[in-house]
Amino acid sequence: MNAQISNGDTTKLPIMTIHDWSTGPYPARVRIALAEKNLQSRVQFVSVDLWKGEHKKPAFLAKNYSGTLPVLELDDGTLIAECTAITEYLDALDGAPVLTGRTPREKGAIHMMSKRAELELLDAISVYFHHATPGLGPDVEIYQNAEWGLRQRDKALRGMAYFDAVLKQQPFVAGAFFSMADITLIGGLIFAGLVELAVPAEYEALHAWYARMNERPSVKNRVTMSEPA
Ligand code: GTS
Repeated sequence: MNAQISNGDTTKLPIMTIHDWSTGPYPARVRIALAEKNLQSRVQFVSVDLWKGEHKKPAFLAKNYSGTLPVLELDDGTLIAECTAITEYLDALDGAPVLTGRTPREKGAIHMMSKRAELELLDAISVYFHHATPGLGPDVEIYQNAEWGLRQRDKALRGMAYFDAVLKQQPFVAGAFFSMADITLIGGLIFAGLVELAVPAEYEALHAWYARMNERPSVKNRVTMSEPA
């Protein structure tokens, strides 16, 4: 199937399905991308209950081997997991704004900074949550290593310092405009909020950037996006 459109009109795209959990930090990334691309009307949501471990059951593992959310399901049954891959798919459908870069240089910079936001912050906080806190509870967290989790929490704090330094130099994570890299870092700070890992007050640039991000409708309305209108 070739769903790409070339005139910027995404309103005729077939309906896509997003399997996710409305309050999750990783699902937030795809929800924000959808809203930024004005694709809300082209998706339906299926809720997968993380707290009941539905994402580790065979029915869901058949959709995503990794047992994580979100997953994009296309009308022809194609399944795309991984937030970055889903965002790249949505971006390639056309429609403004471009989230993953227009030029080779932009694409390279955005991918690098998004990956860094994952490695240094979001994924680190996720490991902290699953290993050094009760996480999703004993039925889901079948192996925990608290020492590893605490090291990842410290890594995330170092990541906050790094992104504060980046945002002292430029208005957005990958440079002069909003991109997928900002969305990934937003996911990291959403997760930090959930696990009550406060951003140190001295990281003023990071705080100011996050306050600006929280004013964007895509960020503000991400949880309610899947509620009936
Ligand atoms: N690399 C994956 C991606 O980018 O999509 C990670 C996805 C991920 O960890 N998703 C979380 C998950 O499924 C969803 S949430 O915690 O943000 O709601 N976690 C459950 C688990 O058991 O790891």
